[in-house]
Amino acid sequence: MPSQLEGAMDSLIHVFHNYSGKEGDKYKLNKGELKELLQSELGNFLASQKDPSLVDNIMKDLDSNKDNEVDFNEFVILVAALTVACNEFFEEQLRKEAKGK
Ligand SMILES: [Ca+2]
Ligand SMILES: [Ca+2]
Repeated sequence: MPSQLEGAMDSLIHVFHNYSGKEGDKYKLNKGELKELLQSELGNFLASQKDPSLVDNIMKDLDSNKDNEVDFNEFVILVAALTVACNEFFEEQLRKEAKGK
């Protein structure tokens, strides 16, 4: 049995490859694949963002080597940034709960 963290890492790798393998380069997300991944896997986080250029902007931000594809290294940066944002929210909730007692 993998630990909780090992399971999370394994999921991250599998989610990426589920989408990156659909078109073109199997190991990279093109814009269509990125859009599908964001909508299917991060719909709760991104649902509030109605900006139609959101995918373009995320793509531009993530694509640090400018090949118009998002590889795994670039993808984990997005996940890490979102996780940091979630953790801030989580800690904020914990602080509020602690104050309430
Ligand atoms: Ca691909
Ligand atoms: Ca890239």
